Amino acid sequence: MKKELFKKIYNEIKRSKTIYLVRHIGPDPDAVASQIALRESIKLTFPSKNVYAIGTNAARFKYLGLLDKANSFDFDNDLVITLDVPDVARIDGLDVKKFKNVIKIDHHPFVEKYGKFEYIDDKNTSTCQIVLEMIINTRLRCNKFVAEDLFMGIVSDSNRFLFEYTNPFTFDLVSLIIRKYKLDIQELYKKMYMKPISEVRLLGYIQSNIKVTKNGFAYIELENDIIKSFNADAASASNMINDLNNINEILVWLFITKDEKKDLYKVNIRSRGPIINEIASKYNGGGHKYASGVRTTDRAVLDKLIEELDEACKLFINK
Ligand SMILES: [Mn+2]
Repeated sequence: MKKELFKKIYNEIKRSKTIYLVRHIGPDPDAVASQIALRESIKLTFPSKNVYAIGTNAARFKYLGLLDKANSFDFDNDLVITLDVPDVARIDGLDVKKFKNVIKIDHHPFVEKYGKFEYIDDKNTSTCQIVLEMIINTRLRCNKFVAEDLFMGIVSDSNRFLFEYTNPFTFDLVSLIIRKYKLDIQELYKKMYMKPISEVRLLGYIQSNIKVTKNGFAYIELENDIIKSFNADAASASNMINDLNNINEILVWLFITKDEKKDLYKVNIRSRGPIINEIASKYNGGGHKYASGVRTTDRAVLDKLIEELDEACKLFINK
């Protein structure tokens, strides 16, 4: 069943001259690595095709490779593959509704159907792992660069194999590419995890100042002048969300940062108990069961969200 869908996707790639690969807004390593790795794999397999990985440039993840610019589209014939994004509203940089041939490859819980074929495996660690499974099950080719990007995407989205859905098969796949392409995992970890002391100090600030309710809900609003005083930016601050996992007193935790240019609040939420994506979706957000986000311009919405998440913790403890 899974293999058949991989073959269908492969055949669509094979018959398309021009292919666009897109992912979600607010890029993360899984999203960026999956689009760049698939681009390189398609180019290796079919050198004459035009393949573009597009979306807002993510300077922080340039170690994964560079994105492309594209601006002339043939809506009837070009193929679009969306990676790591369950709904049209969160696709970065392309209006997929205009295209006839759209394929979705994703590991988020289903939100809406927008593709001709949709490969959704919401029990998978990452979109990069799905892309690796597809390469293994089709004639798509791989090389060291592709393997490195897929490895980094899997490591990042599974939070170094800590999160659920990491299983023996994940290790089989990772082990396979480490051996076959002789990946230097120490070098790759350096690319991913080296950081300036300013970021460590900001994390220290967050850890010292986050509020924790009696129900096990923790939250902090990170004002931009505070983030700036640590010489860091809002994106790297919100990425620190995973550093608050595995704390006895915290069940659900939330960071608020603000994009000044867009006048937009970005909320990052994690949980090790209550399911949070259903709550996030009520506030124009979404994501995974235990890792979700919300974006809003309305500050008042955030207070309601905080209240509801605290209540969810209370219910969870008392159930
Ligand atoms: Mn992902």
